[in-house]
Amino acid sequence: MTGSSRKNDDYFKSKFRGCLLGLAAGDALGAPFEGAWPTTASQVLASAAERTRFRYTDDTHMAIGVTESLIACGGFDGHHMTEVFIRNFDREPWRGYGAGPPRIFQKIKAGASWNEAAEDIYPGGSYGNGSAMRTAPVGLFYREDVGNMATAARGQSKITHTHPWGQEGAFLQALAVALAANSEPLLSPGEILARLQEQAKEGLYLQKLDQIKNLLGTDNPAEIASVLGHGIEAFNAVPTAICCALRHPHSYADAVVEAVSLGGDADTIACMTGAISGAGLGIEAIPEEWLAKLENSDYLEKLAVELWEAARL
Ligand code: F2R
Ligand code: MG
Ligand code: MG
Repeated sequence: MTGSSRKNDDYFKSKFRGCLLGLAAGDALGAPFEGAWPTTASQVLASAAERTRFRYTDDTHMAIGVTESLIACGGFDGHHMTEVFIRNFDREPWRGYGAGPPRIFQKIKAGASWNEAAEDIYPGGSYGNGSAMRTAPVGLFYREDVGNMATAARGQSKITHTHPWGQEGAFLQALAVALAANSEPLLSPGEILARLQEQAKEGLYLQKLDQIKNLLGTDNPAEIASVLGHGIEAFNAVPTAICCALRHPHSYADAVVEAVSLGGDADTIACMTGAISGAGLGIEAIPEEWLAKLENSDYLEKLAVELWEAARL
């Protein structure tokens, strides 16, 4: 390996590690605040400091499943990924899963087809944020191929979230991760927004991406939640997560702390913010004391390196 390819290798490994550990640390940081009222950055930091262990939730657990399947199959395979989701859920059903996925897994175990079971779980399918919160590894794996990324991000969504708003959230979150991971030097927040707007199809998301521009410079974070939303729906959580990451292009900690401080679906918004920010800034940007407390961090590190190697083939 030449000096420059070694540098390239280390550079991207840091980004893959930053993304997977960044999403897990954001999820864990936000978990005690899920469903809470907005709070202050200092309260979020105090909560982090007083905890001895950072325990992650379903967000990270499902992102692990996506990663395991991408590595095992060398790309997206919906049938295999469904089996991994069900296996992982059966091992750790207490991770705080949304209402829909366990019902879908049950239907599949009872004989329903993996690519049909989610269609009627809600009218039009689910537009919850559950397929966006786990999609970051798809963005890493297909980071140089937007067409296959869209197919895989939407495909992994359809296992549990078939609604067009659920699928679009999963695609845009994957694309935000890819844009952050790919760039050296880092793309500016304005460039990332423009690329997302080029690829978005759903009007609801286009409108919110446009609103992010006006929120990048606000000194009142509460405005983010009131304009974009901070709820469990993908069309609320995904734009807000992207906004928090873009507002703090040089600080992973500032981005995820702000995401948690907004309240609402705090673990999931911080998970998605952490995935984008970690992919952009690399593992070195995540506070060491958070990584030291993070549950299962050795396994996440191993997956990140294996995903990088699988993506390179
Ligand atoms: N489940 C939770 N948090 C609740 C409690 C956790 C607690 N800590 C504990 O364990 O005790 N968080 C996780 O769930 C969210 C992701 O959910 P997902 O996977 O999207 O679920 P679902 O059921 O598909 O959708 C969520 C809700 O969205 C509404 N909804 C979706 N589609 C709809 C439609 N077509 N029409 C109307 N409503 C729709 C429903 O209210 C769904 O229940 C993350 O926050 C994760 O952290
Ligand atoms: Mg969760
Ligand atoms: Mg959540």
